[in-house]
Amino acid sequence: MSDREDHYPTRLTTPRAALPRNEPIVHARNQYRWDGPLDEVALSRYERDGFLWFNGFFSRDITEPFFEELREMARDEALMDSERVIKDPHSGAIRSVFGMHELSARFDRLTRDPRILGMVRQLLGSEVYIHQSRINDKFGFQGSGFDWHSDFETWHAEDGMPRMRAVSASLMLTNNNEFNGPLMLIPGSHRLFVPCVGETPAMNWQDSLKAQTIGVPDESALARLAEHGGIQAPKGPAGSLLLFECNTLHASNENMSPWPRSNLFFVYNSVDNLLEEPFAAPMRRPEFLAARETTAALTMHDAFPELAGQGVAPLQ
Ligand code: 6CS
Ligand code: FE
Repeated sequence: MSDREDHYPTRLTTPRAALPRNEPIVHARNQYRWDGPLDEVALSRYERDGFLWFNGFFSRDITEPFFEELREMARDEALMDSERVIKDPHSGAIRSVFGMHELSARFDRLTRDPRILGMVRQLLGSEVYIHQSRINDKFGFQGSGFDWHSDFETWHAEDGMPRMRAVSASLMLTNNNEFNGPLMLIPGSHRLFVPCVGETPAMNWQDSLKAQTIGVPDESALARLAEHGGIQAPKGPAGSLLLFECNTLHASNENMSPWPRSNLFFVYNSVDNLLEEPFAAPMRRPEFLAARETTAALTMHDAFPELAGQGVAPLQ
């Protein structure tokens, strides 16, 4: 596999300057086949910033049944001991649960809700499947943060994702305010690929999901991008939705507030961007982190008819 062309070299032994992204951000401009609910203003904003925030996309009451399922899962000792549950490195509390769409029919249905899937297909310009899903939990007074990173950098290096043609949808299951460790993003950072120094150790994911040290851009590159684009931390009530491009740099601080911060993430990848062998890692990651077997195109499913008329929150 070493003679493959690698457009985004990373996990290097010596520093290398940032590279321009060499592919579109919105993959099917003005192609009727992939038309969707986002208007020109939204598409232009996504191209400019690398993310879209929908304050109060769903009503708060969509989130309660998800919490009931999570409480039930927390009582499942076999699940809690499995490798798809990542514990907080300091408190031992749950930090992430991966593969939520495989564990819960409700989560799975949400990934196919037309109000989300319609936007995702429009942005990626193709049929899509779920590359990865997870819940990230930050309990009050203890939830650890996540270092600055591009998800694509990891998915390219460790999962063999060839091109930047994936988007993450994050549904806020709790209020996200300035105190409980909201996601921070650097607008415009998706336009450059920042190669990272540091080779990928074997079984890296067993440490990186607790605290990422490999695949973290150097501070000078981060500073330049933040000077240029600033930092934004979208905040809003449970039910709000964030769509962010796979290469948009993001991070989050630890939760020093009494209020929990729980976000559901599902990552849509284009069916034209299937995983290959890792570009910069000694081995593949497990299926629950990087889908290789279940890559059939998602079908629309009106997941929550009782929420008809929602999902039209104004852009902020
Ligand atoms: O390694 C991954 O796939 C995960 N790591 C982070 C910090 N964000 C994306 C993803 O969940
Ligand atoms: Fe991430």
